[in-house]
Amino acid sequence: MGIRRLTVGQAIVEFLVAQQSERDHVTQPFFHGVFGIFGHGNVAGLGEALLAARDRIRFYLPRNEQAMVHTAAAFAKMRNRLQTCACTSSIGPGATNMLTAAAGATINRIPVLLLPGDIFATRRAAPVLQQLESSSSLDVSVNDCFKPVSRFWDRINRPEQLAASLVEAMRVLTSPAETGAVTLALPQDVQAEAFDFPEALFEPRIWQVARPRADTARIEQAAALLKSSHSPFIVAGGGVIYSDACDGLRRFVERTGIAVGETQAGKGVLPFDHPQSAGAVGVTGTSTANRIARDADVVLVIGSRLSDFTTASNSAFANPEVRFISINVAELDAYKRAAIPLVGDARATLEELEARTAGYRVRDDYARHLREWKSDWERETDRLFQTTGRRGVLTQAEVIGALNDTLAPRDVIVCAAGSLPGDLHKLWRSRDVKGYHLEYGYSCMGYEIAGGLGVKLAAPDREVFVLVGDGSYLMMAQELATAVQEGIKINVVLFNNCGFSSIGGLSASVGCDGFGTEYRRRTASGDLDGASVDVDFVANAASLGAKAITTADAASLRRAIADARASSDSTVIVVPVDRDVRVGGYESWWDVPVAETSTLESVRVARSEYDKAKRNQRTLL
Ligand SMILES: Cc1ncc(C[n+]2csc(CCOP(=O)(O)OP(=O)(O)O)c2C)c(N)n1
Ligand SMILES: [Mg+2]
Repeated sequence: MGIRRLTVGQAIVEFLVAQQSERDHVTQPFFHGVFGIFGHGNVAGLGEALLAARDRIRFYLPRNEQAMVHTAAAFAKMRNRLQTCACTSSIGPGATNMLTAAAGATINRIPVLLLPGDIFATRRAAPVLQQLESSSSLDVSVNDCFKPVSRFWDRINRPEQLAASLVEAMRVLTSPAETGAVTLALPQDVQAEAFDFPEALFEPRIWQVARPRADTARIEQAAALLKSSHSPFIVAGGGVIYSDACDGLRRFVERTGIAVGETQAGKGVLPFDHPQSAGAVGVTGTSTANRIARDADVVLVIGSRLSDFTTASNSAFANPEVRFISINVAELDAYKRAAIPLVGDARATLEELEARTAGYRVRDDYARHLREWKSDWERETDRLFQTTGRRGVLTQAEVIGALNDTLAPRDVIVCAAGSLPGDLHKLWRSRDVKGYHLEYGYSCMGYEIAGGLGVKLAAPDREVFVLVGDGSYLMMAQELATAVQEGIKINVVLFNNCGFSSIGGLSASVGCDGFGTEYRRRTASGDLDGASVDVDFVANAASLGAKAITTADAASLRRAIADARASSDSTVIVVPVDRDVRVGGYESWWDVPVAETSTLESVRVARSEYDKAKRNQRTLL
């Protein structure tokens, strides 16, 4: 057996270059590239290796470690988890900056490979700059924080450990059921150490992403239940998209007439005007989907982890007889809500379920309700797209309407936190399965611009529009500089409402008057006055190298969108929006506990409303 003498850093890079994924006879490199911010802990180890291999694997220099992991995750999501990027950091703060985005990737079930530098394995120089010391163990570093947010975690204290660890990392990254953040902590001395690695480690390796089938007896049981249903409903999650099951789902619902409600990750599985599309379901759902969910006697969940936003905190499914069937590649999800668990790939399992439900179709009155509720909803959307703000200021819904009108079907919108995700979930008229990119598993402020870069890298032939609130923008706008530097063109629409409108609304709903959610100036005496801090977002974006413009009315907004699309530069369009004109909820509820005792009358009123709503929450066992 041949050997190659390489440093640990070089061996990792050689290994990354050789990994491929394969599904449905399409084989592609698994790692598109590597993002990295260097410091001690990776500059000499992985840094040297990436320099030497720069013609074979692309290196990107971002501005913030959290952002680079968001970028990698967005890239992987856009590529249906069949490709991703690796991220390398220095030890200490560089590493822990990645934690937030690692949690986001794991929660969203998106593969990213994290390679944080770590303290000396030999410990001879300890404590090294940025080392966390413990009085109870010498085997602790800040990288231990990655354990709960990683689906696989290891620390390479000796070169001999590397091969097995890399192979395990790939197994988890390419497993649809287990994927998420994978962390290999790399002590800086070990990274630079040379070792005789077996040649076999660097040979091209193809990771087949399988389509496991669910148990046949259970599929038959599920088919019988579905065929007995008078009011069925499908909840479609991100798993439908990742498994490339949209066409199969469309054929199934066209034949059976069953309505489909979409989660945030599942939005776009059907075009918005498809007769069986009920639109968004749950807290941020449409009246169509939420009424059908309320009445459903059988709910077929496909590729969803049923978060509280989807189930309206377990109040959405009100039929006392409701039963669940769940198709999911992960057992954890398939068993939720006492469903008949169809543990398998969404596309393959749906095909088998379809074959066993031949002849089944919903009744005429169900079809009629769906038609009527759907056209009610389209009218409501049109109405919201025309709501005007006070003193001529645009409303968020108006801007969304203008964007929906102006963008081409294959353009992609990217969003994550604030009031935009809820409004978009309800109102956005999806026309392409990859046109709606929402990170709403972690709903992490700051994902938007960084994520937009990942989407654009993954789909260079599409125009990418990042929709971001002023709060999220101020948390993480710096990747605009990365976009300019790397020539990754994105368009950003910044909704400026001078603070946290979403949380302001939530705060008011729990009786707390929007406390602490508005950017206000402090006077000399220390009081807050009414005036908002006037951040010059145009100057801010321009300072990072982007084109930037403010638009105050619908006509100039439309022109700005068209100009941004046509330009080869990244543009930020700043749109002041009315902070207080919000899109309401539609026959749904979110469980946010209100203080049980308070000196404030507004809180006591909110609590009594809360107690009432709480009675509709069910424990589905
Ligand atoms: C990193 C992070 N911190 C805090 C939150 C909680 N949070 C959710 S939305 C929000 C405010 C967002 O403000 P902005 O981006 O301006 O959007 P708006 O609410 O005004 O629509 C906050 C603080 C979060 N989701 N992510
Ligand atoms: Mg805001």
